[in-house]
Amino acid sequence: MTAQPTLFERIIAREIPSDIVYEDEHYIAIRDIAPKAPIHLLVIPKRVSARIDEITDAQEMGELWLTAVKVARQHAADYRLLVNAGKGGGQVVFHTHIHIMAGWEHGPDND
Ligand code: DGP
Repeated sequence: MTAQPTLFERIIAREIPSDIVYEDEHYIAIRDIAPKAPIHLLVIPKRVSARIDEITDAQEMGELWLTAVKVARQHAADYRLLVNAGKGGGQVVFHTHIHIMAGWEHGPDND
């Protein structure tokens, strides 16, 4: 039995439209459909894992975070990076991703 493609695989394949802000061989970054900050992006590895703790290779983990930092800096000087892992951690889409949130005038808790 072949696993169903994840929502983000379908976005990567352009089967579902999205606002793509960055793409390279291994990663894509899109605007979150339900932004919880003035700037809310998702950095998604093309290599599928359900949740971040399934990534056990240090280089792969490092590249994911380096990409998130790079994309964040392309959009804002200051930002918040966030990962939800598992239902109890607030994860809804089970294809690993890092949230980039930014664009507040006085910070996330003071706007
Ligand atoms: P998480 O709770 O960490 O699994 O975050 C999933 C995020 O994905 C959530 O903030 C909303 C976003 N999202 C869900 N469906 C879509 C979609 O079809 N397109 C885009 N661009 N974002 C989506």
